[in-house]
Amino acid sequence: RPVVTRPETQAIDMNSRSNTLADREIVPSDQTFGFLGLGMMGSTIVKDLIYTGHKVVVWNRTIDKCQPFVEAGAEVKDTPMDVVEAADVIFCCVSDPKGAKDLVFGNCGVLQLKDLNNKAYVEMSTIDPETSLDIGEGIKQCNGRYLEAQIHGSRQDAADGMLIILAGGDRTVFEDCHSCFKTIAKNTFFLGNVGNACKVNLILQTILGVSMVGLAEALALADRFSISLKDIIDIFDLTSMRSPMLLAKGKEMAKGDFNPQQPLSHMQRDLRLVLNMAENLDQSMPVTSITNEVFKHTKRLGYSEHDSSAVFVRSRF
Ligand code: NA7
Repeated sequence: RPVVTRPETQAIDMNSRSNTLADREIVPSDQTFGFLGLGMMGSTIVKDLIYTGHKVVVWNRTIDKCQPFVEAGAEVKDTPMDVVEAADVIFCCVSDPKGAKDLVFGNCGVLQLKDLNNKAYVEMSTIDPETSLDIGEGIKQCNGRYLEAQIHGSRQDAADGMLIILAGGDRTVFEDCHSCFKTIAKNTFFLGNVGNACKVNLILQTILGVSMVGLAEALALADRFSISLKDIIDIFDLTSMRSPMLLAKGKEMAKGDFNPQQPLSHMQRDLRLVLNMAENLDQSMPVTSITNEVFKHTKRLGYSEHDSSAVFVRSRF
């Protein structure tokens, strides 16, 4: 098995600004915003919230990641519970449904505060509708308000303030987050009840995952014929099939540059969540099942932390 080098994790650059953000007129809410999870997405979002004048309190499991934010003016707390105590609206942005639930129901978690009156909790981690309903129920039982705000887009989209927010749950929370959403997103949708936004997000991820595996297989076949991948991509660009995402992914595949915009492990997690949803409905999704297997295998080859486009490596075998 070839040795796979892990992609380099780049330190957050607190001074970089997207032009998009400078063009938006953002009047920051005077509420205090808590933020749990300073991964690639979380840290990019928090950086922009601070830049646009929001008052932010942060926590991350690996405490070192908080340091640049302290220097930029954010307050750091020791536990998720402490963040909830200090903030009016609390965002959570961690890897998966298990992490999202741990932060709410776990030791020193959000619900340890017991009374969440006047607090709002916003789940940004990609989760399935059932997890979201459980979290929402827990928050409501403690008198808090809950919104799922699924973020659709890559790490670069987050850096450019070009995410799409898909929200469901308490509309008053959606409104309270207006200036934050305007900072990080180009479009924001309120989709009704808790669970709806998670469903829409996972449906979009299904389209993305299946398309990417199709692209990888087609390019791998071209490669076997020794046809230039650049030629294929240039011609593809002229067809009615062209899409900015597939073009970008095709170029990454051709270059073998799998710097993570959307990590492969996240793509596979999303497909697993999609298939669980489909299983509960007896909905047949054979192509998605195979797509999931392809991503799972690529993970086993050592490409978990690379971009999803690394699925091309497996297709070339
Ligand atoms: P990253 O860069 O992989 O970061 C993941 C973050 O989640 C990071 O802050 C982790 O803390 C945190 N994490 C993961 N599991 C846990 C648990 N169990 N408890 C507490 N914290 C946890 O992901 P992204 O920032 O790109 O994406 C985050 C979400 O946004 C994801 O759901 C995407 O689909 C959308 P660590 O720093 O490792 O201590």
